Amino acid sequence: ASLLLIPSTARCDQQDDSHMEWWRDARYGMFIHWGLYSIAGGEWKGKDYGKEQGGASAEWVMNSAKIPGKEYRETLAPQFNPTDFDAKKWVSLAKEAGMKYMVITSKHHDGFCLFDTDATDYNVMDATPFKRDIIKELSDECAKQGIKFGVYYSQFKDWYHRSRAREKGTLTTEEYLKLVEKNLDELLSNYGEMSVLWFDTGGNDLVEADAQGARVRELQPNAVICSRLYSRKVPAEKQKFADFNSLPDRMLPATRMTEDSETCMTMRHNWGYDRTDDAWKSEKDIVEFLALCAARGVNLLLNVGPDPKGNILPEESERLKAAGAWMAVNGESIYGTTSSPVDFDFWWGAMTQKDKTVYLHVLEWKPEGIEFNGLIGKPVKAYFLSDSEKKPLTISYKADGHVTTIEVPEEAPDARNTVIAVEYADAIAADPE
Ligand code: H79
Repeated sequence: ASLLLIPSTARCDQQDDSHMEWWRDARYGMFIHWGLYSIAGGEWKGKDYGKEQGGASAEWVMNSAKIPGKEYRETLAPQFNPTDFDAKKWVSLAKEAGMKYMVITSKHHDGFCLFDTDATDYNVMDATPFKRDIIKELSDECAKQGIKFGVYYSQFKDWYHRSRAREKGTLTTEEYLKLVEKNLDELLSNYGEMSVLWFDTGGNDLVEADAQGARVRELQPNAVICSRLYSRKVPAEKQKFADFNSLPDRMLPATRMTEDSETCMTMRHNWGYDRTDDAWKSEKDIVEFLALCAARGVNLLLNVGPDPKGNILPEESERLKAAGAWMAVNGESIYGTTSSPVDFDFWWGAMTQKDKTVYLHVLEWKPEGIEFNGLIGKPVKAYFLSDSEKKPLTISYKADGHVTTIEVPEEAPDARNTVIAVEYADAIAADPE
């Protein structure tokens, strides 16, 4: 039988991938979409674009409502005055949620910069009454509270700077590349340790992408770089500076990933603040999705879209805190784990593993017992992870020992996700039968 501990492999060509260790252990981070589009909240001139095109265009409103760059800027930038913004609150929430890193939009497709930049005056310091460097306040606070900090940066020729009407803000491609270069240098130089560079929608050519990746490595050798630095058309082996594979938005892969991977996910349709969408995922959905991501060997970057005043919404913080309380008890089954030892799920849920322990994430309770196959040997002990005394649960066997059953009480200790730790004497191995 082969050992089914799947080693994580970095996509990049780094000989030494020790900069990936914290990221692999972290498993769970906070994504923040915030910018001028948050003021519009999916609506423009009385029309709700948040429900258009499959219901996902709050941060896309400039594109969806075909708003000229000048009008978008002149309408929204003077209104950007999020007096409730408090970096300490956001970072504390991420911590309480059990998240180990934070990635915020420093510039989205609308081209607006949430940081102090000399590359364009279309930024929070020069174009808004707020005049506070959001990236600075958050990076400082993350450093203080011990959370890894990173930025999302949309590097393609954004809607503001590429405006076809040759209006204010329009740049030639050459000028635009200079802006990106300058922006990156600033982000990589002025904010202390930059732990993640989350590029998006790489449509740029390979030479440009490689130059941008090389610059990140040069200025922040430990930063973890998102594969969206490159166009999806670039084969993985040519994505020289991509550290992890960013799965398509909101995708949970069907099978285990063999390279470092991350899924980004929203709690409703949009990424940016949406005034009207109430299709919230439940607390159980989140705890479940987190477990399934870990079972596939995938990090989860879960999004919040703060409101125009700078508040993370109560619906978001409630869910994050609830999932955080679950993590406080069950984090051992997520942090530092590798994917399931088997490439299938069970009727009750899925597994993660660490050393000689398998964690059964029981998403659907089966009072008749939690049954699994696929592993060799008999476990030495099973217990609820929420039980500080680790009181042993009864283990029984069927089918000549190929099927193991953990006997459980009638009621699920946690209806969202009850974790059962199953310890083995030897390294966990797959059963060829
Ligand atoms: O930042 C978030 C999205 O805005 C961004 N990536 C995540 C992390 C993103 N950029 N491009 N895309 C997502 C894919 C574009 C999908 C589209 Fe559509 C479908 C564009 C038009 C139709 C989504 C739905 C945006 C507008 C409507």
